[in-house]
Amino acid sequence: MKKLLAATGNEHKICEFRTILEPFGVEFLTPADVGGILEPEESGSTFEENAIIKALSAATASGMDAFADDSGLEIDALDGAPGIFSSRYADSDSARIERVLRELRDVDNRRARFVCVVALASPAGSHETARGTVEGVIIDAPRGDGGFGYDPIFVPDGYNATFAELPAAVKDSISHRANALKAARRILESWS
Ligand code: ITT
Repeated sequence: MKKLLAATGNEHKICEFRTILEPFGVEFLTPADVGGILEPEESGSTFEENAIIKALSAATASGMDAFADDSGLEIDALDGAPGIFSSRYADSDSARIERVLRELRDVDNRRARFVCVVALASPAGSHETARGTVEGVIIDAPRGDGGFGYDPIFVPDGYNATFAELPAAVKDSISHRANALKAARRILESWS
């Protein structure tokens, strides 16, 4: 079986890929396994464009088929922000959360969704993408220590706990990343 390269510098994503992909029988290498990858500038204007930029850059540099995830939080009352700028919204997870909560102070509409687009790319330049989302609401103050990023302020629909309070196994069964990888399953299996 051919292994794919997971093109991400985010350790939390690697952990989640491992759990979600286990039942698919898709194995992958991490950047550490191949001596590191350069992280390209995410100059696209959509999750799809940025996921393709990351997957293509890693595939071209490594000579291996690679996949990447571009993801983020879309908040309706902020016209979809932070969106593709989620990792660039402030300098740390806690500062990003503070900024979102400040911008939502006194705002009643708390509806939001996490979005994840997975791109697969070959060194020759072909590529495919798949998208997954999870709907929920932004609460008033962070809760929980699990997960990463905006997880402490996001409560998925159908639950009373944040992604940072829910067991990792629950997040990894309903998340945007799980849904994107499920949508990409046929592509992942045919490329691996
Ligand atoms: P790579 O580009 O190297 O994969 P990154 O963290 O910079 O790592 P993105 O550009 O896709 O990845 O930015 C995604 C950001 O969106 C991430 O840093 C978080 O702030 C947020 N995010 C994405 N998925 C999340 C999740 O499951 N839980 C919480 N926050 C998430």
